[in-house]
Amino acid sequence: RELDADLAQAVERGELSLAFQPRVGLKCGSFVSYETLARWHHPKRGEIKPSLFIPIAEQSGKINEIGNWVIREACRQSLDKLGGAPISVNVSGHQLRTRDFVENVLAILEDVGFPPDRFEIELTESILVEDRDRALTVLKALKRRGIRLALDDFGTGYSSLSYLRAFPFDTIKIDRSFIMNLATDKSSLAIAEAVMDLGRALNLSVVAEGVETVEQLTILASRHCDEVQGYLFSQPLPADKVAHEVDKNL
Ligand code: G
Ligand code: G
Ligand code: NA
Ligand code: MN
Repeated sequence: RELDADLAQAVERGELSLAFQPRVGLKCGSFVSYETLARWHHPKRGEIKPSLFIPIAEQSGKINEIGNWVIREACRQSLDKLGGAPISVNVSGHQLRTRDFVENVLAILEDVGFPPDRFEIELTESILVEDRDRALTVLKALKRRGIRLALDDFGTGYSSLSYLRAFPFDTIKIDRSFIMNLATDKSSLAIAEAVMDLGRALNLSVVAEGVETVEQLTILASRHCDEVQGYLFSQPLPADKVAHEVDKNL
């Protein structure tokens, strides 16, 4: 509850920051984009994770102010510090359901001078289920304006294949829980392979999340996964600390 009040002032007090985690393209062997993750440095409690403060922001109605700050700042920092690299930003159901969400996002990109086709929005399946018709309308509008769309944490939610058919996604992100057990668990491997096949069939780029070991990377590369992301390459880091080049042999 106190966090509620503190979060209300976090943006103006400059307590929020962004961390960027690279996504590695396995064909080109280099960083192809960066996922943006919000961070809150609470003056007394220290670092508070987004899994804790995003729900608070949603309940207290602060999510749009915070979400807009994240979008603007992510674009700015990409232009200033990451050579204008493509970025992705996580968006919650509350944000997507906000009136004029599409126009609002586009206005920020235009104001900052960030090209929409380098901007990807990451959404989880649960968001699509909550209000399918509205979500579909909003996603189609974003897509028409050139913004890219990624389905995040795939495999953990409803995983209804009808979403992949109906919604205009560009990217599927295989949830970390499958990648974690890739080398040891046959079903995790089978599911990851099925998602990669699905991606190919539907012409979607497939990203494996949470890649931590060379063994996992080798398995994914041998199955022609499009992109990988995880601690093996980099933790999420501030833009001035995050690397611009892969320092591994791929
Ligand atoms: O606590 P942890 O860092 O593991 O939380 C990551 C979670 O927080 C992910 O589910 C991610 O999607 C979400 N998240 C991170 N940054 C943002 C943000 O700027 N906006 C929204 N809506 N969610 C975010
Ligand atoms: O839900 P979403 O996929 O947006 O959440 C991303 C979260 O996963 C972030 O909190 C990020 O710090 C975390 N993450 C990214 N790479 C790895 C990894 O290789 N291992 C683990 N355990 N977590 C990771
Ligand atoms: Na994400
Ligand atoms: Mn994810």
